[in-house]
Amino acid sequence: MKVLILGGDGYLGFSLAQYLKARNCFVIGVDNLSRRSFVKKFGGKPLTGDAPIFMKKNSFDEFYHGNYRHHVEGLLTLHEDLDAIVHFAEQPSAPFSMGSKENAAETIHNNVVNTMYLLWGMRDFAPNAHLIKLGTMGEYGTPPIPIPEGFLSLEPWGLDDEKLPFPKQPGSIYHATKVMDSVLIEMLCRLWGFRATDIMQGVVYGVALDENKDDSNLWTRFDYDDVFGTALNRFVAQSLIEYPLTVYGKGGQTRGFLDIRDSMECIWLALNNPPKEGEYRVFNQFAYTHSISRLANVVKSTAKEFGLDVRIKRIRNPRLEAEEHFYQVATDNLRNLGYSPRKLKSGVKFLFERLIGLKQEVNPEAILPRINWRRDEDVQETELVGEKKVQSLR
Ligand code: USQ
Repeated sequence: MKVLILGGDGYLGFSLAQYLKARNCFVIGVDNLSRRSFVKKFGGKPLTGDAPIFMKKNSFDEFYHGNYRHHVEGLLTLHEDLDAIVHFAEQPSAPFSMGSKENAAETIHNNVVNTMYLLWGMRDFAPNAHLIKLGTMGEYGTPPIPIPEGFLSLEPWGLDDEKLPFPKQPGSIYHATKVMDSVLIEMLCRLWGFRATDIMQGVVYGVALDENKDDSNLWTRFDYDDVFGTALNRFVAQSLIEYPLTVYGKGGQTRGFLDIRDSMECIWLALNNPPKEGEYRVFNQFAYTHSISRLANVVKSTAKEFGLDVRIKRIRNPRLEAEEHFYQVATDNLRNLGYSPRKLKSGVKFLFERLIGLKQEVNPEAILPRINWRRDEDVQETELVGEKKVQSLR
């Protein structure tokens, strides 16, 4: 199988290249390295996966450094026999997108406008390639009814064979860009006959695959800072330095979580079971749902097994989101293809085993949230609140 990965230097893209190479695929990568510069700009540094690109590109058969928007037509012409395009090349941080109007605009431009260039390139040069697009569970928000896989059944209206896209209610500019991408892709499957899998992925955790677990040079980037780190990875990094786990608000926020190894397996299932021409399908991709409080408790108890004494500290939520809510999500599509999810506890343990030796490298200054989503407090003020919190937490 010949696969083009957009965002090959990123958290998922670099792992996927290795996963696919281990399965004899021909893998082409493109990346403009913007994740590196965004993280740096906010003073962050990943715990792993920060090797120079000339080393990381060895995980690909071909690698192009640059914005895919400028390469896409050439690449699609060069590789006429491409089976799939996996699109990971997006600004992934909700806090970043809510930090300033410049960040919001950059997120929209990078995510939506560039995706449009990809779709136009596909129209002219690769209309049959299978597009696997990374969306997010956050597109749906937290509605008070069960979340299906992308579509609302119209059976109550007597239209048994009809369906419409399920209403979306994102909670950040970043999540909203994913909704906009989904609208474009669904429409172009109808208009231009594309075949696409839109992945509504939950929060991913982990750093290594089974294939590379003993070689830290091949682990993907592990960001744990307040802007680019995600909940579980952050809690594990915090545990390593026995820093109180930063549960935002009440901690009843419930999300779907999955191990990065599960994420790779799901994409492999999607690649091997492509949709038919003109089909737009949605996979809700995660293993299990957990509240943030439960997640913190699992990390705390696993940390104890590694001799780490960790407390949980609820802090003021810098985000605007429901802190207690209904959350019921269908995940049948991937399970029907054979996806068997890993349990949270074993995934967290696997992660601690990998990172325990790196605890001296975790920077406590990168933990507390600095970006406030509220309209009535500016970022400057929040940064000061953040500094005060450092003292009260330590
Ligand atoms: N949270 C805490 N403490 C922290 C960090 C986060 O309580 O230190 C809470 C947040 O308030 C939120 C939840 O954990 O309720 C998830 O936050 P997150 O930062 O782990 O994830 P999120 O911002 O939602 O976005 C991440 C990825 C994004 C992906 C998404 C999947 O950055 O690319 O699309 O997870 S989902 O959350 O299902 O939309």
